[in-house]
Amino acid sequence: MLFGRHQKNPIKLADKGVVEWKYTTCGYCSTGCSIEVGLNKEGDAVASRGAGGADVNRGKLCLKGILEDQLFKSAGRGEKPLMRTHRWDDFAEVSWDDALDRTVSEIDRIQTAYGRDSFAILSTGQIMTEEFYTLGKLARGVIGTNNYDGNTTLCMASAVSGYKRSFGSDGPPGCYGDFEHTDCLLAFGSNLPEQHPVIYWRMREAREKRKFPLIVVDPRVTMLAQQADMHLPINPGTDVVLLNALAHVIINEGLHDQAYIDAHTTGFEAVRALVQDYDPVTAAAICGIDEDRIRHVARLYAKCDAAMSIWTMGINQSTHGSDGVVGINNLNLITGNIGKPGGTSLSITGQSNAMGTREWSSASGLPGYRVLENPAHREEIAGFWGIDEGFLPKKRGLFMTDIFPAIETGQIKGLWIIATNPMTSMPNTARIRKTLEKLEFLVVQDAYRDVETNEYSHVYLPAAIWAEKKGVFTNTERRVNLINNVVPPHGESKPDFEIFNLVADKMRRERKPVFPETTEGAFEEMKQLSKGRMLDYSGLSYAKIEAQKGVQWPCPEGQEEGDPRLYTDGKFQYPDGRAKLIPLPFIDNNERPDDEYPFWLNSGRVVEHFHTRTRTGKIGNLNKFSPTAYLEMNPDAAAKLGIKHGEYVRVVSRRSDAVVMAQLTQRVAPNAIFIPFHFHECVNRLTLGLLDPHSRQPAYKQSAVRIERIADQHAAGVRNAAARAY
Ligand SMILES: Nc1nc2c(c(=O)[nH]1)N[C@H]1C(S)=C(S)[C@@H](COP(=O)(O)OP(=O)(O)OC[C@H]3O[C@@H](n4cnc5c(=O)[nH]c(N)nc54)[C@H](O)[C@@H]3O)O[C@H]1N2
Ligand SMILES: Nc1nc2c(c(=O)[nH]1)N[C@H]1C(S)=C(S)[C@@H](COP(=O)(O)OP(=O)(O)OC[C@H]3O[C@@H](n4cnc5c(=O)[nH]c(N)nc54)[C@H](O)[C@@H]3O)O[C@H]1N2
Ligand code: SF4
Ligand SMILES: [Mo]
Repeated sequence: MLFGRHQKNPIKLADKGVVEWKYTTCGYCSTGCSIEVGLNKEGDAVASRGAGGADVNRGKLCLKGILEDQLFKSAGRGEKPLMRTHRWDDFAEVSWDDALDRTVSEIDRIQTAYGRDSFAILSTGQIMTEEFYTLGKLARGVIGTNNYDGNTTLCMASAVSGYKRSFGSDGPPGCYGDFEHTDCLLAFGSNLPEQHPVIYWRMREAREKRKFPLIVVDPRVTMLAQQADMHLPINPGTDVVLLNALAHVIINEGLHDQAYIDAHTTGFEAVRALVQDYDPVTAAAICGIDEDRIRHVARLYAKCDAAMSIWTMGINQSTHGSDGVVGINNLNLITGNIGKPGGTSLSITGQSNAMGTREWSSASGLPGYRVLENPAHREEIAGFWGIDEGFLPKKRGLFMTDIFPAIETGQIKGLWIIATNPMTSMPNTARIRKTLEKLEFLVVQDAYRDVETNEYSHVYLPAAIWAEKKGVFTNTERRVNLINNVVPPHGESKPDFEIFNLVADKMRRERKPVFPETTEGAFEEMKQLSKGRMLDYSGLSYAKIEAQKGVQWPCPEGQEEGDPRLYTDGKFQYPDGRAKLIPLPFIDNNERPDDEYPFWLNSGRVVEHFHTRTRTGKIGNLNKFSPTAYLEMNPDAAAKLGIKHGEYVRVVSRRSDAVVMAQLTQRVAPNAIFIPFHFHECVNRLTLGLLDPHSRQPAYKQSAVRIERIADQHAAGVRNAAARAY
């Protein structure tokens, strides 16, 4: 007898008239799925499907990828450059020449009047690697400002900082294939099913075959937590305490890998001494995880053959973000779980090309994981670009989160924002508005003209998006994959690559680097600069990347396939070849709930939306799942305040307030609420965003708020709809 689908009619896919499928890579999250975009006979993009035979996604896509062809013609795309003479004038359409001439003359004017570093540049994790490399060359080698950073400071900075502190270099050491070998998976503050659905699917498939335990550390009962063997609902911001307690149990019970520690690390005795203060009983009182649970997880992790840890924003976005990453690395080093199949410490990255900017953008240093602080690196890059070494700064400048305060203090007067929307995504947006208003000149370069930050700009440069351009992205597992320009740029928008080249051309400088005309030309420069380094690209070519549907670095010249893992020989990037074990004293410095503001405010994402919704807010079949801002609230807490499911409430912090619809759910604890950050004029009006001392990343996930009932629900609904026009 046949059951289910066999008895019904098979699913029929609508015939969209596709005559050709073109290969590209998804432009949303860092999973890095290979996509084919279907074109009809007019050459319009009408369908998307997962590319079969691609190791990452093996034909699968999540709902954002499936609908990605609808992006090209979505509402609000920029078609022509726009300009205002005074900030509050209306925008007028201008030619590219006029928009770029004004931009270049303002950069000149500001740098001449106030010094080179008074003009700052903020970039992103969402343009192509060749574009990052070119922007870096422009920022460092032509404009010559040291205040150049990107939204990766809101996202991956703690992971970068933690990897550098532990291993001597950035670079996630593991890969998705590790799920197929691990005996234990520990996930910290990472909600894979919603934020990296296809990594989740890889993990789940591996787990169905081998049944390894999954332990999820997250204050919220996320979709991933619901699948876990053990959910550890940690007190917000206290992961370092849990990590120290796990190390305490492992070391004091003699479960550590002494041979690995002796051969490949330094600093063990200092860690052993520090973790004595974090016995499970003391730790339980701080982090909220039962002492026996802590002992059990420690034994499980240390005793199995291969154990791995993954983490995302629950760790990075904290005042202890960098320490959290180091703590995870410590745990893996003392148990000998780095660089072996199924044994790794893998930061799940965020944006589609968060890795590309880390590797090549020069935002925090120089191309190819080089640093400004190293004279040999400065000399090498200056020589390669044909500029004076003295033109390069000797240490990195301000982080994104320090650039806004520097605008407030008058140190920075002009700003170029590329593919990021701080008016919605930075903490405490009321303050961001004031700082943007203070700028003498703001240029916004974005694929959408209706992005909120553009309301404060003098010049708007319309950028081509995703598969209107050609270049590469690097995903979470260091896989470089190709984006093909399957359709031409929308309207008169231009690829970011071309915009950078045009600006470079217009800037007057005595010595200027050469800017290749094609992204492939830039890629060839990157290959040369990477030869013999950890991130060796020299064996890659566009044709090879497309043929293999993505290749991992390192892939040196002459090597057919990329290496799946780093540090397999236990040699790290510190001069002595050893990893550092670093003691992590915990200092409790968060804003925490009190009588006046009794709830923890947690924020994050949902599967159907991407970031500030410039894209997913315009795609009906995504937006319909959550068209309006909402918060998750525990039903018991709501009952005490007389709040019903679906009612609007006012959320108040020490910064400001926001009106949001309440959804009652047991996913959050009675003393906490969760608000997706995708909506303008919402959660980031409330967040405090204290900064991590190492990475300068904001603690988006720990603020204190109170909730107020709203008597006039109709007025709140009208206001809410008006605040979010699309
Ligand atoms: N659908 C979708 N996917 C995305 C994105 C998107 O916008 N939409 N954005 C991409 C980007 S750039 C990023 S950075 C990633 C983010 O991916 P994730 O980090 O997985 O997503 P978040 O929802 O920001 O946060 C993850 C979890 O951290 C938990 N958390 C909060 N505080 C703590 C804490 O103190 N300790 C611990 N252990 N956990 C805590 C939250 O409860 C939340 O469930 O997603 C990427 N993928
Ligand atoms: N409360 C709270 N706030 C958060 C977070 C949180 O968890 N909670 N997460 C933080 C994190 S991890 C991140 S990564 C940030 C993200 O914050 P943002 O960087 O502000 O996020 P996006 O909305 O993705 O902004 C990217 C912009 O680039 C544009 N764009 C897309 N492709 C291209 C292109 O090819 N060229 C150009 N020029 N423009 C393009 C898009 O239209 C969009 O306006 O938000 C941070 N803010
Ligand atoms: S999982 Fe990420 S990369 Fe894959 S289709 Fe979805 S958004 Fe795109
Ligand atoms: Mo991110």
